[in-house]
Amino acid sequence: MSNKIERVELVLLKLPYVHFFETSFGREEEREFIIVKIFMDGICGYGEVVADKKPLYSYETTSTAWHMLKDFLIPLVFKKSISLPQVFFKEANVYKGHPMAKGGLELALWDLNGKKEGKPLWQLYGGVRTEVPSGVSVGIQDSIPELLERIQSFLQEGYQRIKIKIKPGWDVGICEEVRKRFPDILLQADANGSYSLKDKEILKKLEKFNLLMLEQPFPPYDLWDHSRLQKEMSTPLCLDESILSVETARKAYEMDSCRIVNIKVGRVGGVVEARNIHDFCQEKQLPVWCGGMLESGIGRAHNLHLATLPNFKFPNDISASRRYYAEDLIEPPVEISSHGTIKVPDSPGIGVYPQEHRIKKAALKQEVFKSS
Ligand code: OSB
Ligand code: MG
Repeated sequence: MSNKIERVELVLLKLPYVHFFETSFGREEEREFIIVKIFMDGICGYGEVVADKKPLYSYETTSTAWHMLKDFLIPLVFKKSISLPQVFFKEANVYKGHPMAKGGLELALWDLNGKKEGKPLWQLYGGVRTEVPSGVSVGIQDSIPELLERIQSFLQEGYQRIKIKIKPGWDVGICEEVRKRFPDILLQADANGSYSLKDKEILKKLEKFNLLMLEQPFPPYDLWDHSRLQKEMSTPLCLDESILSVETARKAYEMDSCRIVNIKVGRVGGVVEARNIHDFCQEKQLPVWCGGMLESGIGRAHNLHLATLPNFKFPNDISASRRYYAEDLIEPPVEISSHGTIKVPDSPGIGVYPQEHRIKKAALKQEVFKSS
């Protein structure tokens, strides 16, 4: 055992969605993302960088992430002989921003370490459940009947909670129709920051639909206006884009900007920081749940392990492989049980098996980096 990273590989991939995904940012038919592979002693750790081709959800893109990894983060790993995710988190912190690039590399180190120790990641993290409750995020559709039909079929598959995307003009009327057809389901809405405080009265009309939560009504850098809205609403606000670190979580908590936190590893720069946020929120009795970025099975397996931690209190945006892709990158594919849960893999590391031939088939670009 050398305890030295021998090689890092980056692969840029493109996978078509089984159904387009539309949010307040627009409609996407496919996903472009980066897989990070880290090799040591014949073991390969896999991570996924959730940055998209376009800077819509955040400023990062697949190009900026590739640049950060190639020119700064991978050289850092080699230069300081880093193999532990906690050490990487600390050292990578000298570089500002770019959490998705950092998070993808850190995930690969977690998988590598889990495999070296022969333990599934949920065990390394201190997880407390063997299956996690699953919800589904339903994008904006061309018509209301199409939306209702889609929701109906997801409910039949067993999903415990439906999240609908809203934006100005696709909001109160839509929630009304969904509630009329499905009076008793767990329902929440996600605006992806498409409103401003001027729209307060529209957002307050959502109160009557008994939403589990209203996610990110205002832009990311606006903790204060979220706090002003939360004061006037009993529906819990949930922050996604706004929560960039445990420090922003603390400020959101102290200002009462939200009552629920969405945790995404990519947005916060890795599992180390995701767990810091989890632990802080747990101490403050602020429940969390695991969001998604339409990951391939590699990123989704990582999310499953994280969502086993005790303060994950709601159904997560972790859905079955076939909800996203015709052919996922892993075996076995992620599947949902009839009671709307997903079993957490029990093999070492991420506990699922990436299919190299499928990665190759979807690859647009690949580069290998070696320790000098
Ligand atoms: O805001 O939660 C979001 C997907 C891409 C970018 C942002 C979001 C989403 C989702 C999909 O809602 C969640 C999933 O991966 O199933
Ligand atoms: Mg969101």
